[in-house]
Amino acid sequence: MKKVITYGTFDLLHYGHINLLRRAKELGDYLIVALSTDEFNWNEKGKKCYFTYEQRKKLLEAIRYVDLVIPEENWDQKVQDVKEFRVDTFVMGDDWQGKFDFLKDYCQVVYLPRTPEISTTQIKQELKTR
Ligand code: C2G
Repeated sequence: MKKVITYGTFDLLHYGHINLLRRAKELGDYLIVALSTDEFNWNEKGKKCYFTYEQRKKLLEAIRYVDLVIPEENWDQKVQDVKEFRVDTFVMGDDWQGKFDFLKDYCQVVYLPRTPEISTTQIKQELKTR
C-alpha cells in the first residue's frame, strides 16, 4: 500500500483544497491529512480559523480522497509522522516549494501547483463586499 501525507489548515474548505487532495491521493492508495490544530494555527501561523479543528476534521473525513486525519501540532513532527505511518510520498502545494526538501531523506517529496484563482483570504474579502 502506497501511503501519501499532506499538511494544512483547510479552513473554509474550498475546491483548491479538493484539487490538492485529489491529486495527492492519485500518487498512492492511502492519503493521510495532518490537520493543523487551532492552537498551532494561532500560535505558529497567526491564523484564527473560522471552523474549529473538530469541524475541519469532520469536513476532511467526508472527502472521498482522505483516509485518515491526524493533528498537526508543530512544525517539527513531519519526520516522525513519515516514519510512524511509513509514508512513501509527502505532498504540498507549490507555495511551499523547497521548504520540506529535508524530507527527501525519508520519502518522496512532491510539490503540486496550487489552484491559482481561489484562496480563503479572497473568499473572506469578497463576502465582505456583498
Ligand atoms: N492549496 C492549493 N490551492 C489553493 C489553496 C491551497 O493547492 N488555492 C493547497 C496548499 O498549497 C496546501 C493545502 O492546499 O498544500 C492546504 O492549504 P492551507 O490550508 O492554506 O495550508 P497551510 O496553511 O499552507 O499549511 O506544515 C504545513 C502547513 O500546515 C501548511
